[in-house]
Amino acid sequence: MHRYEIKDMTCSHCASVVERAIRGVDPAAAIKVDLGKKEVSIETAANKTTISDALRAAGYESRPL
Ligand SMILES: [Cu+2]
Repeated sequence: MHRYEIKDMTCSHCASVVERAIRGVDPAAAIKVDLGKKEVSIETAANKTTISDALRAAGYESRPL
């Protein structure tokens, strides 16, 4: 499982953009967003670079936890 902090993820719209970006690289990913903590947990076969690149392309910087 990967966990990331995404500081700019502040509302449910951000969360949906983040989820869409992750599903763009792994449609089978299991994604849990915690808006309060600004964290996302992902069960995915994709590697961390792929995920963080997809998040950056969607406008969100992520920090692995
Ligand atoms: Cu937002």
